[in-house]
Amino acid sequence: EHPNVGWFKDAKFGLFIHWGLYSKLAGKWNGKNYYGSGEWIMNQAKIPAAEYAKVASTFNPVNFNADEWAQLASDAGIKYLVITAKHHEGFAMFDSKASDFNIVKATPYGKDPMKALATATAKKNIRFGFYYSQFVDWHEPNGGRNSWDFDESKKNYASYYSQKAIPQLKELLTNYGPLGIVWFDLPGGLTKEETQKLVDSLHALQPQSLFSSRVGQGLGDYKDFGDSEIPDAPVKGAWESIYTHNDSWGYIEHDLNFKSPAAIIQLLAKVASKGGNLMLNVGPDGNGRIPYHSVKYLRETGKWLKKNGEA
Ligand code: JFZ
Repeated sequence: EHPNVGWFKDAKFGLFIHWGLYSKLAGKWNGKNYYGSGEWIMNQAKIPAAEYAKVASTFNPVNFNADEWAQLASDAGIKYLVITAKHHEGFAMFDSKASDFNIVKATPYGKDPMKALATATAKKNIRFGFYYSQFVDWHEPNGGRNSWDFDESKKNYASYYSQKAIPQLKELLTNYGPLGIVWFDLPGGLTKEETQKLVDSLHALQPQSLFSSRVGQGLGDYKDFGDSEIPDAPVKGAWESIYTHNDSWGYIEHDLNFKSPAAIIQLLAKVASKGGNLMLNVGPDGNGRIPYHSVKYLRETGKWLKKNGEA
């Protein structure tokens, strides 16, 4: 067991945030509405990488306010926050020397919101972490799982890892202070030995940081349960269940199917009674605003938790 897993076992409630160029698209492409996982729209609509990349030139989330997000998390009784540093679309929501396809270089916004969030969460004693899609990268000719632009059989995954994924993970583990969690997703393209080497080289930068089980090959520090699933049998060791507040991880303008505060509290109780954490996701929009109902219901959840001595 990882020596620093104690805080995680006690945390109970985490906030997951999916935020990227897909948030700006909001579930719409070429006049057509998509539903489900908004962060998958590039794949759903088979948008060519070059065309998708142009969305960056319109991405300007001027309403983003790191202190407001951290305050909301704190009001909600949340103990840790994990945000998408890079999702499958391949766009870095942070300042990156390893790829110009990032929020500082490629957008009119021109600032690093992850820096601000790292600072704001630290001030509120909320543990901070990054989601990073280590294999699936639809922007890169050698990244995983874009076969509508690129020929999968010609890909050199090793080159993608050494030129983008590993350097970016090192940037994330170097430039944002202590990370509670690195939340890997959908593994691929590496043997068990290679995965072990990756994990070791990253843990060397921050030994105290916990890596999610989706790093692959059974090498994570705690277990994640498949989207929106709570285990029936008792689980050995630290674990978390992930749920999203409505029906999508990334922002979709026409998805208003938000879980009520009562439903959130029920979920929390169910997961906590089995010894796990609930990490609940919200999807801020392309202007940097967390949806109205997420803000409202999270605040009400926190009020209830505080009144009942649970936070
Ligand atoms: C992944 C992503 O593809 C998705 O966009 C989102 O970020 C989600 C949190 O994670 O999707 C998954 C990954 C793993 C499972 C299901 C969906 N799983 O193991 O059941």
